[in-house]
Amino acid sequence: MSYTYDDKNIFAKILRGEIPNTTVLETQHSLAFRDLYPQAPTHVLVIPKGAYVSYDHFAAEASEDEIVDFTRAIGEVCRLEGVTLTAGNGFRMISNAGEDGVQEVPHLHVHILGGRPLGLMLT
Ligand code: DGP
Repeated sequence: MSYTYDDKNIFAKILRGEIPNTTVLETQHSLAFRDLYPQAPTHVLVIPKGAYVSYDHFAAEASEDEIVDFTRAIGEVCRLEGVTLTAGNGFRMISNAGEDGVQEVPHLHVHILGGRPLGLMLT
């Protein structure tokens, strides 16, 4: 079975510049911006620019350039936000997928949360 991507989702609109965002980092293949409803002092969403619905879709179909870019963008956001283990107190990264994962926006995104003790909170 193949993956279905709905290009009317809100992050596709952000990528097309149809709705505004607060950008933290933009790279060749990725965009990082602040979550509209932050659950921690740092709450940044990192997305690939390609049309991938979930991490399993991305891992199966993205090019190595896209995968390296996305992985490094996540690390760079942690550095920019001061939550790395070298400069800060750590962070949590989460990627919800599908119905059981309670994914609200059907474009792959990784939440990066930090800046306070996160306890057992999930997002
Ligand atoms: P998830 O449940 O993992 O699909 O989380 C989607 C996140 O996207 C949620 O934390 C709120 C955030 N969000 C929803 N709409 C917008 C938007 O228009 N702009 C931004 N920056 N974030 C949004």
